[in-house]
Amino acid sequence: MRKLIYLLAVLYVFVEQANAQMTVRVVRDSLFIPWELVYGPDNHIWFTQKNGYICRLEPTSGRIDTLYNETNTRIQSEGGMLGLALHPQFATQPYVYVAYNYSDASVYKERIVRYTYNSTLNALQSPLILLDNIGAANFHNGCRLLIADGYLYITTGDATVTSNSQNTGVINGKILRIGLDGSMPTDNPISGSAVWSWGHRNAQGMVFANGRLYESEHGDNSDDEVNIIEKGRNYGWPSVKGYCNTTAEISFCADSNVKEPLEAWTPTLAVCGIDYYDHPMFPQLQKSLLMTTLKDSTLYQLKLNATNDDISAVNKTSLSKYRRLRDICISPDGRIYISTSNSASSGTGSKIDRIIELYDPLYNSISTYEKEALIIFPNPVKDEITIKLKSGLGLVSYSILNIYGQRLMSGVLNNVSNIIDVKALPVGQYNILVQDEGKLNMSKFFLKQ
Ligand SMILES: [Ca+2]
Ligand SMILES: [Ca+2]
Repeated sequence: MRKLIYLLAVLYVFVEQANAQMTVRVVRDSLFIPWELVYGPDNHIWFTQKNGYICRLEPTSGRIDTLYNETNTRIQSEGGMLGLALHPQFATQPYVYVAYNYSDASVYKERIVRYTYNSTLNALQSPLILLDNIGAANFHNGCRLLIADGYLYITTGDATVTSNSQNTGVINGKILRIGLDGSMPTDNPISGSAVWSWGHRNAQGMVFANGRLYESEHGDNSDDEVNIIEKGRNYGWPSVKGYCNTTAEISFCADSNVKEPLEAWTPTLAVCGIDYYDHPMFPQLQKSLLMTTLKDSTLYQLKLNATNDDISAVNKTSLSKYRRLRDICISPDGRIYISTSNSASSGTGSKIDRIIELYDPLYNSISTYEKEALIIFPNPVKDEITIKLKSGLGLVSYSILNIYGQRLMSGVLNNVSNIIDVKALPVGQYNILVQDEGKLNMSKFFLKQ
């Protein structure tokens, strides 16, 4: 597979725009490094800015609500306010998880805090520290957040102390896993420890898809990586860079349960946020990881193989006009949102960052029936949901997506009234898409109880 990957790397196809239909629209400008973007169940983009602001963006109008100003945030080079995640049952448990750096008696640190969203006030309240005293430095602070399988995953950087990463007694240079209430899971690999995997340098992207946790990570002078994260595995840093392919690395990898990356890049790209795409708006991007890059100013498509455990092709979409690309999120209707990272990292200069949207303007324009043609009930639903359609339609299919846009169920609708068993869905908010021959027509949210 390595040879295949190498061959594919040599054969990279550079495409100015992925295809003629991909259009870029600036949703909002004058921002300060939107560090993490999350598409919420309320059809807003929830995001952090590195100077401590937690915000919500309505993507059609570009309207921004400032939900919280975390005045404890201290910017230092790469440090500041970083990752964000929303509770998967946000409708009933409106928790927002955020990572930020702060100064404690002149010692630079990092913490994970949970806020509660008050929809009446449209603001965050009641900060609760879930994990504190994570080592921080001017560089290598992680700190991407992701909720998957009911746990909060946290990337921590080595904070420029390279020996941290192989020391399982410290929480830097790791991927951590804690409960959504801050509790310590009983099935982590090291009893009483939040450490889930180690040997990381500075992971900047995470996404859960296909039952796997994918991660992107900055190398030093070589070997930016994309990995699949597994419980209790060693990812090599600083003893191994990229693949296990030097004599010393081969020996270390054999002795230390090292898992090699799916892909490694030299020269480095400064790989950053990743997300999973499987929407018919851009068929050429389906079943792929999409990855932003800072230095390379390019959106990478990492097409997954049939078993989702390797990369079968890499394609690039240059967004050099927008310069450094920090993070990405995808809406349930297939639109891709990307944030830039061009403001002076000190926070003292002008705010010049943007959130842009990649979409196909023709995709939604073909609509064969009216919005009222879709009725779903009951809502909230516990066991079975009924989908009623206008009569006289052709072959119509449906997909049920979670709030991260991952398709959990799909099928064909044959009748005017269709009953779908949703008992197996976890409690939470979902989006049901009803499509006619691959063209999105309608979507509605529902709550599973
Ligand atoms: Ca590695
Ligand atoms: Ca190597």
